[in-house]
Amino acid sequence: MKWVYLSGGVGGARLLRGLSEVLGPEHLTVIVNTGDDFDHWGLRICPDLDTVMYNLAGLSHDERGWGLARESFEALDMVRRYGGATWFALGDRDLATHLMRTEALRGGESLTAVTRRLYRALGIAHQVLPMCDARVATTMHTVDGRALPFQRWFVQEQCAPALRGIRLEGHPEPHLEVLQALRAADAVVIGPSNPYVSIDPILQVPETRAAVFSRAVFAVSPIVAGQAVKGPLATMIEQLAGTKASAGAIARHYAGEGGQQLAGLVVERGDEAEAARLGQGVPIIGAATVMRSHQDSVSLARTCLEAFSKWGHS
Ligand code: FO1
Repeated sequence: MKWVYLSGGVGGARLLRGLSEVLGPEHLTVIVNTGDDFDHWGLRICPDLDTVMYNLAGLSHDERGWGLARESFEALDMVRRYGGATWFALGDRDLATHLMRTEALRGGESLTAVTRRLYRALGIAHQVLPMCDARVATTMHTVDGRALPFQRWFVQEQCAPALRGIRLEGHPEPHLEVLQALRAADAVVIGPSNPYVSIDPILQVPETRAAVFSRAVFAVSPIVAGQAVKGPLATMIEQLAGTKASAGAIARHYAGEGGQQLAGLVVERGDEAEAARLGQGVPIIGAATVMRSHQDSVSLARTCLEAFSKWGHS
């Protein structure tokens, strides 16, 4: 069995912890969103790649969801004294990641290559690939007429400005390894990440999208009982899709465009009927999807594998 997992940051990384325990490195490749990436303090920051890396290495700060455990913010305090930008909190240990990556990128190494090197250095054996090497940027178009880079909207403005659209700027082309992993995959799992800003950027690369939907694709709903497990997704669905947030809206989102079909959608128990109503015939799998512990992540990972045995061959 070969699986590919599409991931954003926090929610996606939680399920990945379980999947990486159940599937060895030869059975699982991860493709990570880079639409959130940006430059800050002269450094290249790749929040989702880092969140996934710290999670797989067992180094993540579990309550915050991002950054490292055992972190300090002395550099941030000095930047504050200098009157610099402190709206995005880079920790002292986390800074090492951004320094190493930025130096490598300036030296001509690709994002794919430096990501592999950093992951290996932290003892991660699974193959984790950025969605592309080119610089891309998710841009949030607000109702009040502004075009804000994702982190400005998400962190600095706390997701407050209402949205009228989202665009991925840049010219993403998938690395050959992304396409090879997808073409060799028996199944693709879309993690419980935000569809608009974590998964859509990956699927907006035309070759990647075609390769993904040539496989059996399973998604895990990040909406539980009409609420986002974390973050602004529920409000985004209302603003961008014009419907109430529900697991069904997630089914419709992934099944809606281009005639592609999901092989299955995993939703929280109790959300099955709503998901089926809007899901255009997508098989719905009810399970416990809120991951509070490592055991929860492993159980949800097993549910995804079982869904493949049941629905993956049709
Ligand atoms: N999220 C915040 O809400 N505030 C922060 O100050 C912040 C700093 C930060 C530093 C490094 C990193 O890798 C991630 C960081 N995040 C922060 C999280 C991140 O920006 C978002 O959660 C993701 O981009 C959304 O997937």
